[in-house]
Amino acid sequence: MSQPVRIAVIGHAFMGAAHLHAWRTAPRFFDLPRRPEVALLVGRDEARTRAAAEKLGVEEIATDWRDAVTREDIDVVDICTPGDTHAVIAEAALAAGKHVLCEKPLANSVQEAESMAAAAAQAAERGVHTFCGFSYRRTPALALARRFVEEGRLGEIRHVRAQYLQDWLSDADAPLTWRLDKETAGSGALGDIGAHSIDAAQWVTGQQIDGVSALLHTFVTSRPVSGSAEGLGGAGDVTGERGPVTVDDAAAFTARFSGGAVGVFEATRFALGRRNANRLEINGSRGSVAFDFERMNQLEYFDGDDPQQTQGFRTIQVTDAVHPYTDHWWPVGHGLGYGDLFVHQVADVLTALDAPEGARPDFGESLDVQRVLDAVERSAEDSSRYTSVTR
Ligand code: SOE
Repeated sequence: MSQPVRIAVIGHAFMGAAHLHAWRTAPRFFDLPRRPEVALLVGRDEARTRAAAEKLGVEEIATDWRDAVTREDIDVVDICTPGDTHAVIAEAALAAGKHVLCEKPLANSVQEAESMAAAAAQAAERGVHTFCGFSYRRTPALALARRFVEEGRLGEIRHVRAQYLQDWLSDADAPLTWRLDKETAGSGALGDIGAHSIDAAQWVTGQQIDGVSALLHTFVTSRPVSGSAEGLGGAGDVTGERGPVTVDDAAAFTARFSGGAVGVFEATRFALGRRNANRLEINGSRGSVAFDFERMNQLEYFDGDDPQQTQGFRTIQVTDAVHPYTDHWWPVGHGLGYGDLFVHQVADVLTALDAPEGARPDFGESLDVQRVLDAVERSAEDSSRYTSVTR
């Protein structure tokens, strides 16, 4: 049997549960060089952490993340906490020689992300690797889209159209959770889901975003305070009190890419009826692709070289053994779901632990997404760039 790798997962809410599911499931489907064992689950509240550990099958718990960092027997620290704690945990873990997988976006500011990337670069010299959880890279259909770009099937990329649409904040009385607090989350829809679009667009096209022109908007500026609400818009023990929402509810921006493409991005948690519509459409000189996570097993592909009378978008069912990741799963055509992205992510991490170059995206690459988020915020703050309509 392969050598074990011992993991401490920090955080057990939505992302923590997704990662725990992934560590457990990956060795059941992938042939991995290392056998993952989640040795420790960390959460601030002891009773809740114990309950989560029981449910998610972890024997030991701790209430202080420093336990994960100081323990000799931990190899990987998996950070599933809000953004305000990423830098301090990751840097302590790297200093202690632990590999780090950190949820996205990497940090709450460029300054923090730079410091994390610098610590990661030093750690990499000692064979210690970092990874950031841009999980949608692990969607077979998006990975296929990237393959098409690399194969030249799309030709010269002209348009990138990225939308990430959710609706879990549409109700103005949904509770004030940490994702609505700038100090804790860094930003709103922009960093929470727009960051995925930025990463996916750059990764699929192989081009960097050079500049942006943006607007950010908050529709609901105060929400009911809750002591217990944790999830996405779900009910909590709300009091009559309301507290301020300090992040954006919606982000929109245009972008120029390094290879000449023009981009239009939109991120919102108010698109009523769109539950997790993470969409990316790319138009090139030879072909186009269109993806929507609500139909995650499919990729729309238009081949401009097809004879004109049969031209049209075709729907590729990205579920066959020839497609990225899918040969590890069910026999032909049975399809995957959201949780499987995290399985792919940890399989990639485990495969890369002993490889000198590590897995992608590492902290250095993820710093780049942070720089784009920062440019979007700076552009949106600069009211001189907002041109009023003259009537
Ligand atoms: C909430 O908007 C959220 O859980 C994001 O934080 C995740 O990164 C995304 O995958 C799904 O939506």
